[in-house]
Amino acid sequence: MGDRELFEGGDDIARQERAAAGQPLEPRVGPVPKGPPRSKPYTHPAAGWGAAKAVTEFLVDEREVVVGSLEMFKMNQEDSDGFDCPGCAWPDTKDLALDLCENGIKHTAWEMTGKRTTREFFARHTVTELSEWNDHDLEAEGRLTEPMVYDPDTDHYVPIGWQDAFNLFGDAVRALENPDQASYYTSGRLGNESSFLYSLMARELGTNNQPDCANMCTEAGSRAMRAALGTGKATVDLKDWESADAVFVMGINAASNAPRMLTPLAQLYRAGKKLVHINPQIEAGATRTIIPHDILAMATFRATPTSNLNIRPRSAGNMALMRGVAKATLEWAETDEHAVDRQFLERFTSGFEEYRRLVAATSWDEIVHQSGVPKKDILEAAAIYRDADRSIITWGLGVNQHEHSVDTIREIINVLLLRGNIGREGAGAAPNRGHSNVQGNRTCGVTNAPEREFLDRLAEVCGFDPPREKGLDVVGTLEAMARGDIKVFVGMSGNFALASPDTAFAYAALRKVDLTVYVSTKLNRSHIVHGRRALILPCLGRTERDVQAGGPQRISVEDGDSMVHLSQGNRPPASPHLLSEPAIIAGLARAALPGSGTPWEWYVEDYDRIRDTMAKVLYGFEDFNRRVRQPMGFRIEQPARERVFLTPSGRAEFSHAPLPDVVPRAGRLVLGTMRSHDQWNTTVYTDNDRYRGIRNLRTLVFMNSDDMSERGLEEFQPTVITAHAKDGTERTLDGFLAVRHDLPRGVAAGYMPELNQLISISDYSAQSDQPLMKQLDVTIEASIGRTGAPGPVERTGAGRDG
Ligand SMILES: Nc1nc2c(c(=O)[nH]1)N[C@H]1C(S)=C(S)[C@@H](COP(=O)(O)OP(=O)(O)OC[C@H]3O[C@@H](n4cnc5c(=O)[nH]c(N)nc54)[C@H](O)[C@@H]3O)O[C@H]1N2
Ligand SMILES: Nc1nc2c(c(=O)[nH]1)N[C@H]1C(S)=C(S)[C@@H](COP(=O)(O)OP(=O)(O)OC[C@H]3O[C@@H](n4cnc5c(=O)[nH]c(N)nc54)[C@H](O)[C@@H]3O)O[C@H]1N2
Ligand SMILES: [Mo]
Repeated sequence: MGDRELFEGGDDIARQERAAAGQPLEPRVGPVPKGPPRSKPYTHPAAGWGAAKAVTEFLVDEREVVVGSLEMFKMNQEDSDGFDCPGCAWPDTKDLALDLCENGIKHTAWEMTGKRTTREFFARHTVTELSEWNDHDLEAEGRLTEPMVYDPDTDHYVPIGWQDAFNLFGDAVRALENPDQASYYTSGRLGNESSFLYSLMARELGTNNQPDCANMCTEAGSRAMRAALGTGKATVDLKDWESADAVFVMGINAASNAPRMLTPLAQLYRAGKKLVHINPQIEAGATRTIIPHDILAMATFRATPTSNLNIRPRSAGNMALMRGVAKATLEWAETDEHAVDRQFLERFTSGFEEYRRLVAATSWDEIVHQSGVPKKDILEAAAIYRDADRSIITWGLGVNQHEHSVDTIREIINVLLLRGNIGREGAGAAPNRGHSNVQGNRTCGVTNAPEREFLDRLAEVCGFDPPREKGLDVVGTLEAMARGDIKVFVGMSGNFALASPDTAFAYAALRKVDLTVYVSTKLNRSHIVHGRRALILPCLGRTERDVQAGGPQRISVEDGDSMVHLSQGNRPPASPHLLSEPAIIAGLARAALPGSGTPWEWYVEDYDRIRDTMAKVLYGFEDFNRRVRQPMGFRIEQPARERVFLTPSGRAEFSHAPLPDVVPRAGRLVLGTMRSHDQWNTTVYTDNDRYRGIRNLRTLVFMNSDDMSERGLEEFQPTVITAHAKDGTERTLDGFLAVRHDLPRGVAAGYMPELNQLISISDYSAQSDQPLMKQLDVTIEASIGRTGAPGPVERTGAGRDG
């Protein structure tokens, strides 16, 4: 594939196609493209100077941010007056002078912007007008500065005092017929203290309706690991990463979404260890990298490979592939006593014999057919696994967001158990996390399905009777809203409207709510697609100073390795009217629960007081205030790491699930939605995706070249994508441009959140309740008779859509 033909306005073609097809013209998510779309394979190493250049361009573009601003370099540092990078959840290390990444810097700069969304801005624009703006442009207005309330008479957001805002919420909640008519969403940006207070408030109000972003992200892994090992979290820490002999990276675009993973990968490669990537695409992180803080490598452009083997399954072929690795391992074990760890199997596991029989009964033909991987490749991966003393398997959304993800992750654990790769140095299961504190949110109480022991301790320590019934998750909340059963919705960080599946359904559902309340740093779609009444409550960001009656405050977060550490902002707040998240939660709680015995205001004066209570309620948080002040904080012990398995049998449990049929029907493709390099979930910085060679285009669908030819599709030709939902309904999207990509046949891919329109609310996993964001059953055809074949198209408007 060489350089491809260029022509004007890819996004505009998609938009005109949709308009011509009579489809509602949702605004763009990304900015208006700066030039014609381009697709050219990326041939450079990941990270390194390419990343450095991108950072410089980004910072210069964002003008007001001083390049090299000191704050940037205080991120993720050991001295406790640095702040935790609000980006991903990769663990911090004390050895690196500059343990940052391109995307962490972009993410932080986005928060540190000098632009402000003021009351004058809201006075200038009606909400109807704003609803036509790009998502990018909404956020690009800068930081929110004061609380605002929606005025239906004028269709404007107008200023409201904090206490009046709290009272509006309090009155609405107290007027509910029952507490389950409210739902309290969280995205993984909240600190631990806020997560604790927020979930406490919801439970004191009487509901476990606590959907969170994990319901769309890592839920499957938590469920699988808890069932198999008695813990929902990684059994490895950073030291284990350094001493592994083999690492298997499944379904993660590491160069874009977990860039700091590239460093241990490159170091392992240099030490002669083995790296296997399992992904339908060969992503940039599965080729080679220049380690950004390795000055010599940077100066000499010395790239280090980050992969020994790339295995390319079909979409959702992960489980069959793992079954193949198990089958090879067990076949070798018949003659090689070291192929499996018999002692470990006998002492620590349950259900091995049954698993062995199941694997023997699964034929190689079925494994090859369902995984889409030739037997020779499976054996090559299995041999690396067999020959490594210590193996880590890490996985991301390419494993989590399918129908059978729980079974798949249990199969991953089965494979690890075979060779005793749990609870041992350099070995283990490493679910890759999304948001910086998505793990901590759950640890500290945010969940719609709390465990009994936790509720018992909460009841005892906090002196109230928490609800015991399971509450609503993301899909459940949307369905309840659509039925009119949710009257009050609170979005504590995040962008619920745009991140959710089934965009049209979600928007209609949200518009039925009586009161929507969002605690946010920037304006986003969720504020525009609002309830009958709506509040925007602006909060401090993680980079900002938080001073309360008891002095400057710090919050804590938990990374993907269960390390809990402090984070302290050091910048002046974006506006004098901002409150901290704990202060906002306390205000909301007091207004809704005037008689509450919880000392909300007293907690906010000094977050140590919140931590003292958390220490009494939460497992592993004993002596919280002292231990969190240790250099690097402390690690919440994972019993499975010590081979203590808190399962009913007291052992690690093998699972025995049959292989699902994941082969698409004739003429169908499996479409997966994913992130570009230049976005953070619903925040899209540019229309580029550097490592996939794309410029100026997001409304695209990546396809295998033969799949395109078979459908008569040319490069950049507009398509019609039809998604066939489980409930028999269909959703159609016109005008997304076909782009040739190195993908296996039958696999199609494109970007979230644009493609969320295609995900039916009924398309969620029966195992994890997660929307099937990587497994849409679609037909893709050439779009005909509208704007026609590719050619120059006149661009409409400048600057804004609409
Ligand atoms: N810069 C940046 N960093 C981020 C984020 C961001 O938006 N931007 N988001 C954060 C969040 S919340 C999360 S959850 C993580 C997400 O990080 P990732 O898990 O990397 O998420 P995706 O971008 O969805 O990409 C998923 C990968 O899965 C692969 N894949 C798709 N289907 C399959 C399959 O069936 N099998 C296998 N083996 N692979 C498959 C795709 O090819 C792609 O490489 O990143 C976090 N970090
Ligand atoms: N089709 C499809 N859909 C997906 C996915 C997919 O792979 N495919 N991925 C899913 C996944 S993994 C996730 S995690 C979700 C993400 O869903 P969310 O977490 O809900 O979405 P984000 O885009 O991360 O949220 C961005 C908003 O957070 C607010 N914000 C930023 N910083 C702060 C802060 O410090 N405090 C507060 N209070 N607010 C802040 C800003 O207002 C910003 O607009 O999306 C899910 N949706
Ligand atoms: Mo996520």
